[in-house]
Amino acid sequence: MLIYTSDHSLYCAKLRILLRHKKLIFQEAPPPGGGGSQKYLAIVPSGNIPALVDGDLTLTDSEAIAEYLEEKHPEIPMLPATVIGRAKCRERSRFADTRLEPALRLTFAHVDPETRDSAAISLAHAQIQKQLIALGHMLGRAGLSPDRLWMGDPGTIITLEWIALFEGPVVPKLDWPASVRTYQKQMTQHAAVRDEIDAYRPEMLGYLQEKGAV
Ligand SMILES: N[C@@H](CCC(=O)N[C@@H](CS)C(=O)NCC(=O)O)C(=O)O
Repeated sequence: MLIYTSDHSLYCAKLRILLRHKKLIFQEAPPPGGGGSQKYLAIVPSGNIPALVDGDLTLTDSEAIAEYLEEKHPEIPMLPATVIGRAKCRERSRFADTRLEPALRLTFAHVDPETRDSAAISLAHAQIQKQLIALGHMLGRAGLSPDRLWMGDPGTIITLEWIALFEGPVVPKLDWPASVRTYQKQMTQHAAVRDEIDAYRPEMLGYLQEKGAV
């Protein structure tokens, strides 16, 4: 299996946590010709990163890839055994992809202090705070044991890592719900999460340095 990734992409780190947890062997490469290039678009029409190439299959979207790998390699399952468990797990994935990360993404054009728009940062801060509070409540109600790593966790935990890193250098202080703090600690008990964060953190810090934010 080959995955096309870019250095500091959050969704690539999300995918690598899943691959690590499932103990799947993969190779990683930057998009041929660069992200958005004609060469890459010829392979991956959406230009999306990450993309998976598995034999004749080329697949994009980290969540579609996660679902595919779960079906193809169920030996280490990342979806619960019950219908409700699977639904709550997918709810967590979708929340991370459509609420939490988009709130963080509002900051991306304003990471560099030289070009930062303080009104945009205030808006992003309010959105991130709102989603952290929502997540805090959702974690308590999901009924998903933190002793296992579920498919909804990689995207959630890696987005929380970015938010924690941005708190201070990019966005003002946040009020972290206790359940979110506990969840972060619980997730680092999983080797796949720990190993990916250890490997990925220098990329995250490098991004902040590149933008002059630290
Ligand atoms: N929903 C997508 C989001 C992935 C995404 O936003 N990837 C960014 C890099 S982190 C990307 O592809 N950027 C290049 C582009 O949109 O052309 C997923 O889960 O894979």
